[in-house]
Amino acid sequence: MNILKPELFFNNSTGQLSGNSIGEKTARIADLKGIFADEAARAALPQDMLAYHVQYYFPVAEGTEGGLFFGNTTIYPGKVGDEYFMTKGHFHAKGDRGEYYWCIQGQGVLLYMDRDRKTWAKEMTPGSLHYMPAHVAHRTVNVGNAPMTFGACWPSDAGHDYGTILHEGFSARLVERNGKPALV
Ligand code: S6P
Ligand code: ZN
Repeated sequence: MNILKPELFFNNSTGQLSGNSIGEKTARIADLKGIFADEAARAALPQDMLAYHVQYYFPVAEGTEGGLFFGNTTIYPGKVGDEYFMTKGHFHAKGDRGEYYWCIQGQGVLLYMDRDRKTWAKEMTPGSLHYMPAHVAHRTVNVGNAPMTFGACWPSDAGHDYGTILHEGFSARLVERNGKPALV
């Protein structure tokens, strides 16, 4: 019996995935309309500027019950007005599905918001591990001067509800005040 070679690699220092069947998606400034408070500042930036990049591995079809998805996200450093570059943020479409994040490089903040719009924030720093409970929206923010990368693992039937956040937002934002991140 042969011992098979792994077909998938995760680089522990950079978080990058390699191998067959790795998917990639990007979010450019043009894709983030309605996400930041200062729409004029967003519209004034180069629209093809990369805000974040995601690599993912889906070993089963999206929506399959019982599987797990794996990915990484790199948020580039930058601001729209005084608000740091961040992900769109989402609830899971199946709201009772949780998720893990872990920070690989850079300095970030994880924003959580429950269904009552109570928002709280956790520092993300290399090695920090974060559990997202069910029914809690999550958004990540790069508050440093270098790319911030984190890993993610979530159920294959979780799905994404982006609409709620796009229309209602989080009840707090991360902005730079006197050179430091502040939750307002
Ligand atoms: C998926 C997981 C991440 C995000 C990624 C981008 O459940 O939470 O892979 O998709 O960080 O964020 P967003 O909010 O644009 O999907
Ligand atoms: Zn998620």
